[in-house]
Parts: sequence; structure tokens; C-alpha cells
Amino acid sequence: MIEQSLVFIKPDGVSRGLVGEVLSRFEKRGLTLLKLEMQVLTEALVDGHYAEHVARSFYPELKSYVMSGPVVVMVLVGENAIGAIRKMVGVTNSAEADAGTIRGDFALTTAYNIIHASDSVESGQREIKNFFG
Ligand code: 3AN
Repeated sequence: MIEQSLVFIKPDGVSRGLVGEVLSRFEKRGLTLLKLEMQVLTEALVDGHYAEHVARSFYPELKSYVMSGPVVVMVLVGENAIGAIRKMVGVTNSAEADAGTIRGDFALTTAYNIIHASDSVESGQREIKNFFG
């Protein structure tokens, strides 16, 4: 099935100069870039995006992290894109992410794991609306 995923590179990934590397991996995999934009996230957008996490103890830190600088947000399209991208990104705790995944190669912690990718087709559609209107 052709799926769409909302992916964003978090501010530390952008400031560390990892945008090209990450984008290149997705392109080489055969995913199509449908939208690409640098955005400074508003409080309302972040609260909507992380609605399931707003009551969690780590949320204030997560919110200030993703608002600490611009993010690079994109929509990627392809066959089974959601699962394929999640595998390329690696598990949430970067310390446990496999080498060869984006988190496994470029991050070490759960809190600062440099990238977001939609976890289902439905959240992808919701997130694309949230970021691109
Ligand atoms: P993923 O990004 O792998 O889909 P989620 O949706 O569970 O993971 O978490 C969203 C974001 O919240 C993570 N990328 C991470 O930045 C942060 N986060 C999740 N769990 C924790 C935690 N236990 N401690 C600190 N930050 C967390």
C-alpha cells in the first residue's frame, strides 16, 4: 500500500548538520519527497502533535527541546512507507537503536533522539494536517 509519513528532524539534528545525511538515506531508499519545509514550531502545534504525551513528566522537556530551534519537516511517500521509515529511524531509546538506523548512528538518549516519524497511516494523516494545514 502507498503510504504517507510525516517526518521531522528535531532542532539538534538541524544544528548538527544532519539534514542532508538523513534526507539522503530516505531518497536512496526510494521514498518520494512530497513536501519539505523548515519550521519554527508553535506551542499549539507541539501540544497538538504530542497530545498523547502532554500529561507525562517528560513533556515540558520534550516541548522545550522541539521548540529550541527550527525543525525540518517533510512528507515522504512510498510503498509501506510508515513501517519502512520507522525501521530506518530506530527505536525511541536511541541507546538501544540498532547501528545503521538514524537514531542508532546519530543519537544516544530517549529524550534527544533527533527525529520523529509517524507511527501509523492515521497519525500520518493527522500530523500532515497539523504541520502543513
Ligand atoms: P517515537 O518518537 O519513537 O515515536 P514516542 O512517540 O513514544 O516515540 O515519543 C515521542 C517523543 O517523546 C520521543 N521522540 C522522545 O523525544 C520523547 N520521549 C518519549 N518517551 C520519553 C521518556 N521516557 N523520557 C524522555 N523523553 C521521552
